[in-house]
Amino acid sequence: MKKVFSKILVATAAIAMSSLLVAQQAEKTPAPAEAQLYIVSPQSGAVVSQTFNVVFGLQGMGVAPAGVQTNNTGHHHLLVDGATLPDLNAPLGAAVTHFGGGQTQTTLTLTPGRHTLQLILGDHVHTPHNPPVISEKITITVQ
Ligand SMILES: [Cu+2]
Repeated sequence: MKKVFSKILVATAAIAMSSLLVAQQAEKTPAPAEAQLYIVSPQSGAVVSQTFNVVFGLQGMGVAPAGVQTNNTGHHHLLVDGATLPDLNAPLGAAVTHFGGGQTQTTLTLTPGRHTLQLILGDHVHTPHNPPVISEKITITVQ
């Protein structure tokens, strides 16, 4: 009898977890499938000085500041030297730089050597969209 109960418990927990996952997915802000996020400059492979500008590019969606909920918009997040992407099903945290003011470029100062840059779009509460809108990861060399 105990075994049956624990099996039922496990099954119930599994159903509860999967419906929770579905609910989280459903709550994510939709993004158009054709949306494209990219780094305009520097180009991948570029050699830059220690302080340089990064220009963000977005097509098929618009930029809105954090906290502003408008269809097909988001704000930029920059991942520097990210070996892996952060959790795309939760609000982005301190692993990325948030451009919650709706900025479309920034100035970075990095140590000499190779670095990677990648953009992730987040919605009004900093959560990546569904599907997530992510740029290619570029590699640059800082002199
Ligand atoms: Cu953000």
